[in-house]
Amino acid sequence: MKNVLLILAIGIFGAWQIASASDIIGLITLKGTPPAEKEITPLMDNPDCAAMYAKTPTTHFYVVGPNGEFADVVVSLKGVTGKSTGASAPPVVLDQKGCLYSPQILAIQTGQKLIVKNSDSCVHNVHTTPAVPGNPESNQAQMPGGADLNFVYAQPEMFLRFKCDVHPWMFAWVSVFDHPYFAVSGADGKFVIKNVPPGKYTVEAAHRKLGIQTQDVEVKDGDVTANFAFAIK
Ligand SMILES: [Cu+2]
Repeated sequence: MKNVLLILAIGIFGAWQIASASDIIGLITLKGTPPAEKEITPLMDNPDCAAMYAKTPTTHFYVVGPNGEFADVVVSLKGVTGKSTGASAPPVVLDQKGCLYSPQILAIQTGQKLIVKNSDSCVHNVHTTPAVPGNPESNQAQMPGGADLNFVYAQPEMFLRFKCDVHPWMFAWVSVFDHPYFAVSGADGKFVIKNVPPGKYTVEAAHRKLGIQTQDVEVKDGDVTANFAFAIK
């Protein structure tokens, strides 16, 4: 009897785990040929920055793999609010390396610490220009080897801009959510939004140049797939 109860308990717990921890997974693709990336020629006019390159680096507006795998798409659940776990989430790091931000597209939660590093041997000036009231603008120089800068945002905002006033080609775009249900597609075009509770959702895929697509999904008792196809018109 004890064993039966134990098996029953494991069975119920197992089912509960599956039902309460579904992932939304997907592949994002880009159809068509995006505009050619531009060489960042002013970077090579700056001796500090040029010294780090053998060849002129380019913009990364459309990061696409050989089969259309589309990176840097911010995928999130729409209409979920007030569920931030940012205060206890590990910090996210934004680096300044080779006179570029790395990564250039990232996402955090409200209340989650964003650490900005300077890995270069030149000074950068981190200038944030949020558009949503409650997210403060900030403008701080960061010396080579200088202390990390910390940022925390209270309000959700898509593509909050980080720029460098010393190097006007340097941008990063930080999307802020007040819940943990988001991801940025990787070089393989894939994304995973983890541990989504059961329910009906609209999944939003946002690319900074190509706008927004949405898709309705229902999470019940297993992983759900939501693929998105962007196109160059
Ligand atoms: Cu800079």
